[in-house]
Amino acid sequence: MDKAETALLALRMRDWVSQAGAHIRHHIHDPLHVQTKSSRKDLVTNLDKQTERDLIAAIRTEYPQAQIMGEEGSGDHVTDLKGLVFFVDPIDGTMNFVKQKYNFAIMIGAYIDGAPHVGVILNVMRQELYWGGPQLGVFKNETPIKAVSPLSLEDGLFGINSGMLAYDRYHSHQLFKTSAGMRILGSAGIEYIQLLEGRQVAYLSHLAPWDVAAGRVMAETLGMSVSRLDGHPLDMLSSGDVLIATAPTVADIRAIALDQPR
Ligand code: 2AM
Ligand code: CA
Repeated sequence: MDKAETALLALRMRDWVSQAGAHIRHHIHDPLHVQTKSSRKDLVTNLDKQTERDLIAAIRTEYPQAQIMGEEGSGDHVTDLKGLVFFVDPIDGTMNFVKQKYNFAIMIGAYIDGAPHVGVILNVMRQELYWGGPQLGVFKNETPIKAVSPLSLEDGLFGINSGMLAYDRYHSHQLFKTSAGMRILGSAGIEYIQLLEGRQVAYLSHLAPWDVAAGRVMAETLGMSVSRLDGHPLDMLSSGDVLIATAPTVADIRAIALDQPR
């Protein structure tokens, strides 16, 4: 895809998530139908499902050949990464959406033959739209974001999945003590935004492809590392433990998390 086509794709993706965000804000105080999925902490609402259907319909109108992986199941059963593939998370941080009406995101990642191409993350309640990719750079609304200044783990805040911290997975208590502090935000998209803005140096969580896809495009464009904790590249067809971190902190984190010599 050339630069003009990529810019048009990014414009469309921004438009789709902006419209979806406006719809959610308009209905934010409506009664919600909340269901559990894999556990009592894994929720889906009628607005997650409706938003996904709306986003996927918009994508199909403009890109009928593309494959679409959506969290709530209205996309395709994607088994390979050939061509243009969209990853759609209609509401990222559904627990926050239900309990706080705040701190949740809409995310779409577009990949071509498995390579990150364009990502968009909308902080719905703050109306802050992060978007970009390797051909475009990264923007907050219309303002370019520069690569973040590298802090060490000791000087930076660390975002983590609450379950990992509760059960001390990957020596996360030691990671907590070594870092400047830990933050648990409950939404991969909102965590990604902290990294893009240079407010946190790392995020460690168990994530699905739609949780990772959009932010990965932008984080890598700004020079951050996005990989499995052990350093293996991500497989965008399966869930797993993911470390997103500024380059100087990756080795520090792996040394503690995996008991590796430095
Ligand atoms: P979600 O709200 O879209 O499900 C913190 O809970 C983060 O992890 C959120 O971004 C959440 O996304 C995601 N998440 C929650 N449960 C998950 C699961 N079982 N597998 C992968 N990601 C999950
Ligand atoms: Ca979701």
